[in-house]
Formats: sequence, C-alpha cells, structure tokens
Amino acid sequence: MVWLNKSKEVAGSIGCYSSSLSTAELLADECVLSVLEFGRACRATGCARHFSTGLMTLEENSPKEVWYSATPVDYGIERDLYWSANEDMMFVGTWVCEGDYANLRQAISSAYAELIHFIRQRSYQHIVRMWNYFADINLGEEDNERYKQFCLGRHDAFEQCDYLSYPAATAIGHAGGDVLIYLLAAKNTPLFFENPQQLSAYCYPREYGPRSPSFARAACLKGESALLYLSGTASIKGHQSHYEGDFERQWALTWDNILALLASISNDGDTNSQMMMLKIYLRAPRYLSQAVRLMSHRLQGQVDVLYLQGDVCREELLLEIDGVGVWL
Ligand code: 3EB
Repeated sequence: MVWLNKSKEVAGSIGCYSSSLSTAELLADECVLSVLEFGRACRATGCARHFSTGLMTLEENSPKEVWYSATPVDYGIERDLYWSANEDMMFVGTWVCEGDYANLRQAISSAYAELIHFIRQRSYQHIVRMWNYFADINLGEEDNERYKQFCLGRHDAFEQCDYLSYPAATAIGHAGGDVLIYLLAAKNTPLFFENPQQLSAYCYPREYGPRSPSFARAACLKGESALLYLSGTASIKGHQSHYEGDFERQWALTWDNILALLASISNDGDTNSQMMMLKIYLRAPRYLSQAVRLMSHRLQGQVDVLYLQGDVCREELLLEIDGVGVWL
C-alpha cells in the first residue's frame, strides 16, 4: 500500500510530467491522487483531484503533474480543502483568495493552520512535501517583500500548531490569481535531510527576513519505493546567492547543490541516476534554450523534466530546480 509516483508507468508516456492522457482520462483512474495543470489561472476547479496552478509552461505540449497511488483513493472537498488519500498518504491542496484576509501573512498562516488541523484530524499528521505558488513573490521592499511575509505567515502557523518537523518544500511566484498550497502528508514519520553545502534554510540569518524559511532540503518516506522529495534548490552556497546575472553559473551551482545533497544521503556513487522527475523554474522564458541544453548534457536515463516560468524567492536568482528521485 505504498505510495508511488507512477511516472514511468503512465501508458505510452515518458513520465508523469508529460502524460499523453487528458485530465478527464487521468481522473477516471481511481488510483490517480491528483492532476495539476500548468498554463492556466490559479483558481479553484471545483473538482477534488484537479488543480490549476497559475504557473506558465514553457513547452508546446501541455504537461501535467500527476500523482498516483498504488491503490484506489478516497477523495472529497471539505470547505476549501481539496483532498484525496489512500491508507498511507494524503494529498491536500487549497487555493487562498488573498482579498479575504488583511494581508498575505494572515492568509498564509490561516491556510497553513487549516491544512495542519485537517491532516491531523485524519491521522496523516506528517507533512512530507509542500508546494506554494503565489503572485508577485518579490514585490515589496526589505521586510515587506511578499516572500518574506509568506515566510512569516508560515512560521506563525507552524509555531501556533506546535508543528516542529519542517517538510521539504518549494515556494515560487506565479503569474497571478489565488495562492495555491498543496502537500503530501503521511501517517508514518518521514526522514528529513539538509544539504552539506547550504546552511539550513530555517537557520538563515536575519538579513533574509524576520523569520527564516521553514523547510527541509529533502524528505523521504521509507517504504517499498523510497521516493526522495527534493526541495526547491537554487544558486545558494551557505546562505548567500552566487553568480548574480549569470544563468549558466547559477545553473551549475544549483546542480552541484543537488548532487551534493544526493551524495550526502545516498549509499550509491551514481547520484545522477537517482533523479526521476525534475521541475525547472525559470525567471524568464529567454533562459529556456540554455536550460534545455545544460540539462540534457547532464541527465542520464529517463528523467522527466518540466520547464516552467516562475519567480524565485530571491530577486537575483534566475532559476530553481526541485524534483523527485529514488533513494538508493
Ligand atoms: C533557498 O534555498 C531557495 O520558502 O519554501 C527553496 C525551496 C526556496 C523552498 C520555501 C524557498 C523555499 O532558500 C528558495
């Protein structure tokens, strides 16, 4: 009853980011936990397992992010929470209309508190992985920058809820619309990992905002498949951004960070072979051809790569990469 991402098994397709099936076909499969679509406005769909993200795709086909369960799932909508679950794990997503709150900080803390309450109530109390997409992530000066306000709201909720094990995460700016937060939570306790080349984000110094970002660099839920969920990774060494304005060097440090993380938690020398799915968030579409060239030189085997336009949480960063691998 282990959860798995059946990316390699989607009929006739190289991966779950490039499924040849339509959303309707995917949703007809009772083992599909969720289908996330790109290139559409970020707002509630009214369908429990179907999400529109607000992130623009940079590719011709319309890639989707599909999460599969090994067994048929239950699903439903409760208030504004869209959920699906099997025996072991739960997927929950929610769109937040910022206009309903005094500010972004309160919108985020309220949504996080609701999510944490919900997963605890249903006994999937451990968040493994979280994704956060919202508009204008770099808007605002100094401590008022929206990413920093987001970090404050998230921290408020984790603190209020006494939630201590920060999940692996991604926070990316989308083109507009509601805030989308989605997560994978489990009944069993995940393992969390940090990157030897990077200061833990929850220890970043004060200059990055009033509250440090609450996330781990990677998470793994041990089971048959032992998937490794990699957090968003960028051109940061220690706590400092490097290679401002230089896409190629930023890409190289980002990739190096990913390999260092994998090497530190793996018993297998060939860290490249561990990647299954990668999402590449680019600050501007003009970086696409460079990104495709750099990635294709490095990737071995069948890695499912999805290129999206997204704003990284520090203005100087031009790309971020997250993904799913296997823990060898
Ligand atoms: C970094 O390493 C880059 O706030 O949830 C990456 C992944 C980043 C997750 C988050 C932020 C987040 O600090 C930014």
